[in-house]
Amino acid sequence: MNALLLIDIQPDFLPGGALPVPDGDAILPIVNALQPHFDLVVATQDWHPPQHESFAVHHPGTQPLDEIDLHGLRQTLWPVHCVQGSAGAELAAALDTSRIARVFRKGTTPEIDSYSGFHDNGHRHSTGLAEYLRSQNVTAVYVAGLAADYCVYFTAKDALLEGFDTYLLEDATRPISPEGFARAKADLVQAGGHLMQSTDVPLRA
Ligand code: VGL
Ligand code: ZN
Repeated sequence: MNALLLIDIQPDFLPGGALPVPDGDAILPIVNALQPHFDLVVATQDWHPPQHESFAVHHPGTQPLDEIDLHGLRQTLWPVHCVQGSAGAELAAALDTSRIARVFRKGTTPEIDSYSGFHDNGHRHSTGLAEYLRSQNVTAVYVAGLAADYCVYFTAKDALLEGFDTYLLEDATRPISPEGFARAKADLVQAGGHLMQSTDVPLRA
């Protein structure tokens, strides 16, 4: 079985949002068209409490995109985004949610960030995504969503570590930084992942 993982397709990551990914809305028609061609569709939601320590506002003297040491891990600081229950944290209105079997929320612990849909950044806690995919007999995952160089990249990397055949759908994601995305793709290929265009996904009748 294969699964399409739709990562953090939320208003705060779209143009006009709190942490907008340039051209992020371009992926919406692509991911909507892809969904019927997969056995399983799963989504993730960045879902932070207001006091989340990845928010620059909680570290006086810093600004978004600064890096700090946060309880022993390197942490890029962000604008306040995807606060639990806020409009910016919903799944995007233009995302077809009718085929999404489950939504996994991440980033809920204030002290640690979670880029990957599988684990927090310290690999301390699992979201249950890997166990769920295995329970559905999934062996291959196709990763799309936002942002390419953060949550999509770390989800694909963890998928490889979890033993899934992993495909990054290059045209169904957009980065915050193009240079960061280039490094991320090289690293994924090095780790055994595959880069693919959505137009190369086998279509079902
Ligand atoms: C993300 C930065 C902070 C993402 C989430 O979804 O890529 N990036 N939180
Ligand atoms: Zn976040």
